[in-house]
Amino acid sequence: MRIDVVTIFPAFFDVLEVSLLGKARGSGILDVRVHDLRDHAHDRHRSVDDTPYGGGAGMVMKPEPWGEALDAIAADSAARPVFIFPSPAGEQFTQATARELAAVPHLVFGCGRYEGIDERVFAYAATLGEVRLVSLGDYVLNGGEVAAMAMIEAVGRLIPGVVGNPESLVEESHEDGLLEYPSYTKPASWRGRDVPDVLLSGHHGRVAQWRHDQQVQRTRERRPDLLPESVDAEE
Ligand code: 6GU
Repeated sequence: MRIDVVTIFPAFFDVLEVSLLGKARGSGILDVRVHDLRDHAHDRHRSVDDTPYGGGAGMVMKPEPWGEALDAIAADSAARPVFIFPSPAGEQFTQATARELAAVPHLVFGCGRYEGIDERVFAYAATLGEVRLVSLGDYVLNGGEVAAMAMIEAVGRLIPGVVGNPESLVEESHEDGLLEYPSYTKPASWRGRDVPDVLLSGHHGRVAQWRHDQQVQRTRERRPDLLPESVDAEE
């Protein structure tokens, strides 16, 4: 998979070098390229923002540098890219979104700062590929960089070969619509706290039932919005 990132803060993406994603880049599974938007700003101050038409607080990112940056990436693409613009005004990013994006051969993340990007950039990008504005959740970050990093990690780990053991992708929070069950390792007793007996019993059926019950219980407590009616009615 190829991922391009356009940002005025390329250094935010230095940490893509480390951990599993770093290995995936090294082995060629993931081809991530980070571009500085200012390379496409040609005035003396390399400015990428200006005051908003209609007035109001803050600055808006100018369309011209974005147009150039997106053109250069699209011209160098084997496929029609999917453009992701992280935005608190976007659709909610979920595990289902991550699954969809993991099947796309070429993703382009456009990271906005200030009060946002001139709206015409989104319409223009739609002539080069599919465009999605995507939000991590109902809170505000200073820009799209940290959100893009989260999305790149969530998508990247779903690409075959990035996570060593594919089974570890199945038994985790949100893959089956429930929160993950609690995990324990040795020692069986630690500072007066014991591992639940059932996990030491060796009965695979009872362990599976206990884990499912724990999933339902903690989902009901912490995220009742995730529970389908059918599971809700269980007991
Ligand atoms: Cl995707 N961007 C920004 N700037 N803030 C956010 C977000 C995205 N998701 C949640 N807050």
